Amino acid sequence: DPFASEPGRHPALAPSSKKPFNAEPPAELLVDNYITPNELFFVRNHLPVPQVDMKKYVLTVGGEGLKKHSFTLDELKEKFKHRKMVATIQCAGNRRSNMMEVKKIKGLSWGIAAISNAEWTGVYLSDLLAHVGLSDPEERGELKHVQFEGLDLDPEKAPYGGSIPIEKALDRSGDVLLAWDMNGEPLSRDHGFPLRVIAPGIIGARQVKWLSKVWASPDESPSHWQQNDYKGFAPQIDWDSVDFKKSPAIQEYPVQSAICEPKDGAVWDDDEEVTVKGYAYSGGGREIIRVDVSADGGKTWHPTELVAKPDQGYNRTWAWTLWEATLPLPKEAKGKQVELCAKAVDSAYNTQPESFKPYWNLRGVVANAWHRVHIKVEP
Ligand code: MTE
Ligand code: MO
Repeated sequence: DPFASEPGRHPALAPSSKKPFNAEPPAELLVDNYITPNELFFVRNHLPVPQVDMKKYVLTVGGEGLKKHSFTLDELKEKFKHRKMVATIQCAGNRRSNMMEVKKIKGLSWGIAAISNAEWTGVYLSDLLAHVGLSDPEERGELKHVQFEGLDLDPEKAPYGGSIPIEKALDRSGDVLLAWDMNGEPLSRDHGFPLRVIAPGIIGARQVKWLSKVWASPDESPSHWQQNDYKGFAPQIDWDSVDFKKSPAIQEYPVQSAICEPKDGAVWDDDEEVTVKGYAYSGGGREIIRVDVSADGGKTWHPTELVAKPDQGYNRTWAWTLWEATLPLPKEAKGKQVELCAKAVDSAYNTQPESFKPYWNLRGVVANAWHRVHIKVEP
């Protein structure tokens, strides 16, 4: 059994799949903590968790036409300046279950909590690339992507992999880290021990765990997950007509928000007002500037208070925002069902679409329509 040596996990992480292990925490625990506790951070594994022997572990860094270097973890820590950064990771499949309400989708049925926030410690990828002779984006020649490989292998012995555009990798303001610590502790086995990529503002799939290789190339990662997964399509495209070559791999995430409290189906014992809590996040370093909520299915809107938000700078806002609001319930709500909605606005004034229907996609990725929660007001 390739899954015989999986690590132990917190009982609050309810798995949507056990082999490989995939799980999200209860949503109400997410908004209790600006920094997600390590043991509650969502887990998304495509393959068995590798067992890494630190006596043999090295990271290989290079690229086509560049010098090639290998570093032990200690060498990385000695040679390069340490950086700390708070960043949110969101799986591109977060909220797939909401999109499935339009039409069935093949894939893990993620709820709203395939997203978490942590403080990462590591070294800048741009510092490592400078060390192998690549620092000026104008001098990159044919090199267009930085590929990453993990130590986890599929049954054909191909590693998990992903890539990001070289501009993001070389940009000091892009803040891409190779991280060994998560909230001040060494990465756990589930989160990529001993080293992972933190490519903030980009979907989780490119933030390769158990990192073994960094390679600058004219091409994107050849891995299944870069080429034939984590791409969006028009709603009329289905498995009989899809051509994965026709759509680019997702990098930055669009603007997202969700209501974590109350839960869908909750019974509410106050018929005058409701307190709503949730998170909001946008890709590409875009800050959340506003979150609006409604208690009448989107007819009228109320402001929220952004109760915990990062101060990381223009287009470098990598961490999520937590928000809260107390708003009036519609008149004569007693005994009725009420539809709560939330939508966020980011610093580019992008906002979330009203419904999933016009952009349903067969992979169920980037599901970011208004989040709707139904509560029943007690008679
Ligand atoms: N890296 C490796 N090596 N193998 C994987 O299966 N999953 C990716 C990414 N990095 C994955 C990986 C996906 S799709 C996501 S969403 C994030 O890791 C999840 O990170 P987490 O498990 O630390 O939350
Ligand atoms: Mo993911």
